[in-house]
Amino acid sequence: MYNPDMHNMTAYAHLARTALGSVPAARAQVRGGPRNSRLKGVFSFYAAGNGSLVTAEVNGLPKTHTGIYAVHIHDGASCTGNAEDPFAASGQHFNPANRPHPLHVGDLLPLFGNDGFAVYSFYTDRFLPGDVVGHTVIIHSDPDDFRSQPSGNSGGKIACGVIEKTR
Ligand SMILES: [Cu+2]
Repeated sequence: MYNPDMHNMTAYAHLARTALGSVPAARAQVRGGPRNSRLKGVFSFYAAGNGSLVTAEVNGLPKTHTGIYAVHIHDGASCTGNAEDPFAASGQHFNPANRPHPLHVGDLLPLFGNDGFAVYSFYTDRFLPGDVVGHTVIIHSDPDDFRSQPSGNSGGKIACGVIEKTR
């Protein structure tokens, strides 16, 4: 674990730079549903320390009231669905330890859109890249309130991608 003292902050910064210089262990190409056909992006999962460095770059996010979009790893293995829910097969939040939201392993940081574009990077020790391979990344239409059960009142699913091992 990484304590927030200066020595470990330096070690963490080094770890993050090292991870970004490597090939990601897993990746998800996300695509928008029928109502968001221009929405696409990529999430990369780098092995780093006791966890993962997650980076994402997304284009074509729809205009919404906040321009903030919840992101979760869902436990389903496919992005198929139906007219009512285009990504129904993505299932529920990935939550192997049966914790409340927002303590699910699959609870990620939200994206902040900029005229439809978002990019970010963060570190989490909730999972190793291999733990989430075969599950799905879901982008939602609304912000995550990090409180409501079971999924933060995050609105509909607007994009989905299956997390795949890269090598
Ligand atoms: Cu979700």
